[in-house]
Amino acid sequence: MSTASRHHSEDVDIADFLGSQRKVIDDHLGLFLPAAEEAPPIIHEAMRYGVLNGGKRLRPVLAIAVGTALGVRFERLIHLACALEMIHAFSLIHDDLPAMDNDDYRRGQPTVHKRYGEAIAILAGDALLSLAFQTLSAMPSEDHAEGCKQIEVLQLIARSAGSSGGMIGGQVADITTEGQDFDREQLESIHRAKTGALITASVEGAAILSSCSGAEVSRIRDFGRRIGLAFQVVDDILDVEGSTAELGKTSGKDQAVRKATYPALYGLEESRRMVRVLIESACDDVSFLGSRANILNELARFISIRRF
Ligand code: GRG
Repeated sequence: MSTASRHHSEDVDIADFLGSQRKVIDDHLGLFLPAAEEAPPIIHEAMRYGVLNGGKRLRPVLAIAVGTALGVRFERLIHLACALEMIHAFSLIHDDLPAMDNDDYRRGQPTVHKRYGEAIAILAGDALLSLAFQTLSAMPSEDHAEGCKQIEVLQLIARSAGSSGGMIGGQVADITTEGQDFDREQLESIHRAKTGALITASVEGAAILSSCSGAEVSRIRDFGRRIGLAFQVVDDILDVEGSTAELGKTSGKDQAVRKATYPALYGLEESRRMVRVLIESACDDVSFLGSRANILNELARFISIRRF
């Protein structure tokens, strides 16, 4: 964890928190994923490589942080958390393919297709999406009410990854507008779908599993929408400012392909100001949680100051 990410507030150290959560999440991911030796081994090796080879685990950490603040049992939350990371890993593996971003490095290591070939990378991504829903459907529900919430979360996660306003739809809009002129509304809607939808679903899904009211779920959703957009604006800024070594992937690619980004449309300074405003409003969204929001506030701030 870089020193820039080490940030104290009251009793929360975000670097320690992320590190300890990451370990718990990775241990469970390791159990949910098929063993590398299981037939056919090549795809299981590739799936494990794509998921377990680094990454911040931001989406699962957000789900666990919100769910814990709202009193959701860990044995239910961990299914949501790991499913989110599997879907995220699927998107990264496919995004790196020659047909999309054509990247050789991810998280500082060769991309899945560089290591296992394109066919296996495509299939590993497909299998991770499938495993995510298998993992969600295996969430332990003790009664009818818990079962209903589980189905609601399944629908939410399916929508957030899908083609209508979800991650896949956002990716399509992103690649089909490369090199074209774009306006503010188009840019925001691409960002909200491509990256924002899964981040929003991470916190909203955890809130749905709790016993909080519809109005409170809606405040958590707003929190997710704001940090999700801020996350992608920071990603755009880092593509301009960050180095390939720091990011673990090739920097400067957005400008090269004239991609729709916040710095391209608003400039760096205004983009940074927008991130600050989004994060402050996100912290207001969860103020109803009182001190239980401390860790959520820190995670939101981490998103705005991250360097990788
Ligand atoms: C191919 C279906 C499909 C979707 C692709 C999310 C996405 C859509 C592509 C990923 C490409 C990319 C760099 C998007 C920008 C934001 C983003 C998701 C960055 C990577 O997420 P982090 O920073 O990654 O959470 P780590 O490595 O920490 O897990």
